[in-house]
Amino acid sequence: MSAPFVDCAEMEDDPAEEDLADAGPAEPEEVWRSTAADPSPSHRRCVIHIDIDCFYAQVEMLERPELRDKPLGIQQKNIVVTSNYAARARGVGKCCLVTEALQACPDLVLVNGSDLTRYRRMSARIHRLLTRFSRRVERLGFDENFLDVVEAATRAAGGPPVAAPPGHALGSADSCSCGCSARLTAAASLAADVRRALREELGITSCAGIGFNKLLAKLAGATHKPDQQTVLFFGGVNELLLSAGAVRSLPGVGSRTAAQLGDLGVRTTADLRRATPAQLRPLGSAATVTALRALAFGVDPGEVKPSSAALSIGVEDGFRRVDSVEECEVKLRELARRVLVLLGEDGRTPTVLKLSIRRYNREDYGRFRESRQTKVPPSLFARWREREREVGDRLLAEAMVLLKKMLKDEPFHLTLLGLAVTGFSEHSGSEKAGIARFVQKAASSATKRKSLDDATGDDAPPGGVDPAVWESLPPDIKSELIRDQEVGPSKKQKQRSIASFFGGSIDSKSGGGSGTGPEDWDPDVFSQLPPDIQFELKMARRSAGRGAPSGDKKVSPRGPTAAGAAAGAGTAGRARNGSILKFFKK
Ligand code: TTP
Ligand code: MG
Repeated sequence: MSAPFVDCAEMEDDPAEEDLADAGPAEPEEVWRSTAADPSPSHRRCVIHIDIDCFYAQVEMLERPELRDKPLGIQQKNIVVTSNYAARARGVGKCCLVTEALQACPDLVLVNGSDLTRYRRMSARIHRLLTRFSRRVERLGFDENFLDVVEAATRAAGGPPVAAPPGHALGSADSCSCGCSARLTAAASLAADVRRALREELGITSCAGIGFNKLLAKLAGATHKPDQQTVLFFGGVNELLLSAGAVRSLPGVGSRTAAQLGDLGVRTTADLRRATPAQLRPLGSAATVTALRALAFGVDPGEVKPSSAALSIGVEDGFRRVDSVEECEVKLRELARRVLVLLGEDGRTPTVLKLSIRRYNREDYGRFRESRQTKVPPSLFARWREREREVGDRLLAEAMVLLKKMLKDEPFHLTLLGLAVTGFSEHSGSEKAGIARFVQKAASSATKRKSLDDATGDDAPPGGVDPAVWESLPPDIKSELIRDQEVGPSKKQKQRSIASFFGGSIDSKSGGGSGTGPEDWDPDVFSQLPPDIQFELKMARRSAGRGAPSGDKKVSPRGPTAAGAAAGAGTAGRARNGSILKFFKK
């Protein structure tokens, strides 16, 4: 797992990385249809997961080859965030204190990794290279990517049989007769080509996992490291999941969820399989519980969603203690400056600013972050280089407003502050905005307007609107458009992001509409679930059909989705859902 932040415990829990990406092309169903009769539709996908070995360390070693044979650690603050494999052999793992690392390996070479620019560049180059092998490549953090290769694998599987897949194999290729084994074998050959290209063209070594869904591909890839690849056939799925051990090793189960599960006595994947929905109920809605249990059975209906670029750009600063607003302001000013530098390199225009804090908490070792976000008008960033200071000041002002809301005038002890921008608009800057775009933007943003302009009291346009166009509008249209923006959020959007776990939709009571009828069940997903989960879903849908009481959910049989979280569990429930669902959203 990776992300451009130092924080080791929270790497998977960055809600700034809301899935703002577009849905990508349709499933290549025609390819599936062309395969022989397929008794296991859930095996239709073919996914390669690529994880770069000791990513930051490799970037450093590429620039300074003399470091290759030395134990190397990449330091951010007082933490070694990663180390090369020579250092790992000496007991220096990922995410350990510098003091501990030096104790284990006194001759460890430490390189400062706080400037992420070169890592980000390499990450972009890797992603570009991978898109040559599939038009569907989804980036997960800095150094992981999923490739949907079903088309190429299906074509290759129809050719001359391949004796054995390159690399390691888990389970027997004879374990399923639906055709998945031939596709996975072909995908394993493709994965070998991908890794060869990474090595020859970029000098980078990597691991690959090949499976019939993202979850399994990722788990498979982690079984043999570094610089190796592993294909997971159907017959190896159960063994792999059960040997995964701690629930935390399931992609999507973050530290918070693992801790909650631990409190319920659920520590391993096997425990999670055995746990009843009632037992897991304290974790949140039925949808969340179902999603979680599905992971333990290796079910992941999530598609590979092509991503173009990082969904958020952020920086963080961790420290022992900050307990005054003035200190926060100093830190946030610096973070705002750094965010602007990164934005300059990136070139896109954000529409959302997000502030994260971590409070000191002896019991949870300060692992959990809270965050709050607000809309910012893209016009703010137009020609910002010419007025860098002003833009920095306004970002800071907005961050301070968020901070004060989070601190609620109570005493505090923070150990981390983070600032990120996200929600990048496709067309940057205000220059290109015309009236049509303006209207479209205003109507579609559907998010309560809390812009920088609110913070400063300016009479500025809603986000994304060309100030010149705004000026020219009659007052009644202006107020109508502002009203449009205040329509209220995005309850649906939130639901959708949670719903994305099962690639389906769910209606809350207020949402109404589609998604509750039997025709919406996704048979691929449903047939993979254990009978009790299937039963629970059916019951949930039935009760939703009768008009579920508040706190209950309507469940689209496509999968348990957001209603439980959005309508039932409330904000806390949504927050909890974040990490489970994160894996599938990134
Ligand atoms: P990982 O893929 O987890 O680690 P890695 O690539 O260094 O090592 P591996 O061979 O096991 O895949 O993370 C990718 C990069 O993200 C890593 O090089 C450094 C950075 N990172 C952090 O900044 N903080 C963290 O807590 C972790 C785990 C990684
Ligand atoms: Mg890696």
